Amino acid sequence: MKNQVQEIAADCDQLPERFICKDAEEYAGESCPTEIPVIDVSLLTSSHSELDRLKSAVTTWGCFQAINHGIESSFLDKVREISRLFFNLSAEEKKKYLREEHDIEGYGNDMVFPHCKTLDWTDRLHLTVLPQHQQRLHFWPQNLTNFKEVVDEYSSKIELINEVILKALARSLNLEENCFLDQYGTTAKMMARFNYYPPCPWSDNVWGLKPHSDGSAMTLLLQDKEVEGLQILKDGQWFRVPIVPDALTINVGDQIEIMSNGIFKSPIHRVLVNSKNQRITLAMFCMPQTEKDIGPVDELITDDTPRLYKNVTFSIEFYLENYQLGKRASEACKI
Ligand SMILES: O=C(O)CCC(=O)C(=O)O
Repeated sequence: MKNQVQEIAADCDQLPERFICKDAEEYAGESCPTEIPVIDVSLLTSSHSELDRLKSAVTTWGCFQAINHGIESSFLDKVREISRLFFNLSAEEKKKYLREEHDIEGYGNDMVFPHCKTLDWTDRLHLTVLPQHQQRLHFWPQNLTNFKEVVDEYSSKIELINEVILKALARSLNLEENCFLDQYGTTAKMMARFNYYPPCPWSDNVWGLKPHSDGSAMTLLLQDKEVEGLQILKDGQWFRVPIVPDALTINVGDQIEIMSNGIFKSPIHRVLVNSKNQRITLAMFCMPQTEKDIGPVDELITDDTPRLYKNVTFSIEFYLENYQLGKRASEACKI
């Protein structure tokens, strides 16, 4: 049996049962016109109004499109190019990097969970990129020129943007600017997920990615340059996330929702696929050191705003355990 979606898409005249999304009625609804806020990262240290706009974006949407973030357009193109080259490798070559059944790192498609057997119409390459000593290099493509150099450089640039945003979020709440970063510990972790969504003739019947929130602190997404697909849930409605040239789409994950005692929202999002065009994206998940306890920042707990979340060691296993039960990890931490 073919397992990779890319292989199935190339040679299949009927949608395999395991991809059929049963909640098609919810799926079919039109998405709304979009108002996802655009934030100029270069203004966050100098402009109060931009800081206020950031706060408003993250308290209402949980996400925003970041422009002027300091990464050159030509470098973003290089990142897109190595992603494309990876998924263009032969099936045989890519299989050298296959993830194992209970591992999340490596190349492959969805993990299959007992409560939820519908597979997403996507293949991924999932890698720990930081700290560098935790990189599992046997999952990193060996025969792609510059793959590691580009990913390492991109990860360092993303780490800097993540710090700027986390400091700005803290200042926007009149908190000491390192209060979120202090919870990162000494060896903050970053995972990269290269997502490949092949064109799908049955695009109305599959998920590119099922609705979920991220277990990260922050996620920084490099969208495909031409093909849309991401949608965000807000006030019970799905909004499409348009492509803004050279922007990074940034969303808060469950861990910042917890650290901010629920002020910042980790949004539910999903991906729809396209019947004609492939789509390639790269999500960078920034999070604290794996074994570090996180919890609401003390200053945010007051008589009027009591503590909403317990302290928790937010491991990937903890996220997946809850995901398997169909629960958001941040919900599982609620008091
Ligand atoms: O591909 C996208 O647009 C979103 C990816 C995403 O949500 C994820 O990798 O968790």
